[in-house]
Amino acid sequence: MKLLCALVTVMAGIAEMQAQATVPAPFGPVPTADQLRWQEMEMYAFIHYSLNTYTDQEWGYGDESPTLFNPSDLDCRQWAKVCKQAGMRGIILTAKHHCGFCLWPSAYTDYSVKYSPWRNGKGDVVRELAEACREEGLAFAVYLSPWDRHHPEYGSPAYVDYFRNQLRELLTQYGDMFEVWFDGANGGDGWYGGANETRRIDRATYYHWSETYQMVRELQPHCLIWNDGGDRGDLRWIGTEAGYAGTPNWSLVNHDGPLDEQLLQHGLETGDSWVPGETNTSIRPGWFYHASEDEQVKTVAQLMDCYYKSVGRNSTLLINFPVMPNGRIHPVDSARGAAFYEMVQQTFAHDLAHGATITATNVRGNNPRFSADNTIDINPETYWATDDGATTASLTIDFARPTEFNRFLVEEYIALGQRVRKFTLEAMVGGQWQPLKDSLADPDDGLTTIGHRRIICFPTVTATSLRLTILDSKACPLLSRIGVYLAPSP
Ligand code: FUL
Repeated sequence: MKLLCALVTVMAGIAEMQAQATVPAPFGPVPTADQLRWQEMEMYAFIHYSLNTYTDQEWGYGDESPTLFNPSDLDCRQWAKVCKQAGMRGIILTAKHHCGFCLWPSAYTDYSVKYSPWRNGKGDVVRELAEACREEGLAFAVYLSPWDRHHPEYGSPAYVDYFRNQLRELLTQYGDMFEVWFDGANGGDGWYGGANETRRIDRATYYHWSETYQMVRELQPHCLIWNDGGDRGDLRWIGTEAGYAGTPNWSLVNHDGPLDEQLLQHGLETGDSWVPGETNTSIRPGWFYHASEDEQVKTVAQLMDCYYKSVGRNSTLLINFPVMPNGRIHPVDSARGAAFYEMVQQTFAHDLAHGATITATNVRGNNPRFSADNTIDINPETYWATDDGATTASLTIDFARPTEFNRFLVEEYIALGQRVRKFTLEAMVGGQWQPLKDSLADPDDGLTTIGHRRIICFPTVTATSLRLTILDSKACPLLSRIGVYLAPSP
């Protein structure tokens, strides 16, 4: 009996080892746990609010009086609720924009809310929003402009100490931050303590970013650093503020060297570092509130377009909601945000792949652990994988009856690297395979990279089957999710 038990144990051990041995090895750079968590946030908000709100400007010069800051009805809970209703999972606040005015009572300057009439100088917008976010279950983050058009010492080493002191205040007094945003607009004309001159800095050397980054890592180890392409942070700007990522979009770039617009938009297939793209845009033409733009709030269709071209292109989407002079988000922006998120939810509510049968031309080791069914279960940790070396393969979904759809969603198991370079999509319509192309992509079919998530939009087809063929992949493809949807007509 003892012998039998020992034998069973040994055999179970061998089976387990075999199963382990078949797990695909990571390929190329892979995301950190924090980058993965961030990617899963998918959408979060920007809030642009400062003295600009009271001067109807986009970039304050730095000489505007702090006494202008006097909202009658500031309500950070309203901001948090508006953002949550819009499907945002977090908020990034302009704690300090280029004009230098601080939305928190920094100990290092007299250019802050402390010197404004609002709440008799006792208010702290950063704290109120951090608390409102916690109440609503949203993550919180700050934008701290490295450029400061108010500070007399901007351009000298003393200013960099000031900047770091402020960053330390923000990172130590307001709880967890999911991201820090160090905007790329740097140097130019400004008030600079009354000097009223133009100050240029060398972006590559002036800020000594590596030391600042180290401070962020020490004070908030899970906080991601956004950067527009100079010193490599954890995330990259997508190269435009118009609200779209490129196709292809690799989450890779090289650790060193400048990133031009092309690299920001598309990443670099051969990049040596995992630096995924973040797509930022505003719900209005400007970043700050201007009553003159009340008629120009993005429509649901425009917001959906941004969604498909960002979240649907292996990026996150950062949408800006400006605050009005009274301290609230405009009701039109609020309603538009909510309608947008309703449309997202409605579109992806019913996955037509559930209940269909799915088969693959290759399953890793013929092991059910890597079967095609893993793409239509609801577990993001399971995935379909092919044998090593099988870098082309197809997945076919057969529907029980002719089915109408116009959206296709696919996700790679990116924890082990981004792999797929090119794929095709075909629908069986009237007994014939018909190619589908991404109608939002220009100029080719757009079926290139996948990454965290690709969503392909095309005119409605009625089909009995749908076939995804991976044409080219850096290593065996690993797909964790596939979805098929019928978006409501606009
Ligand atoms: C830009 C800034 O100059 C704008 O004012 C805004 O904050 C935007 C998000 O980033 O570079």
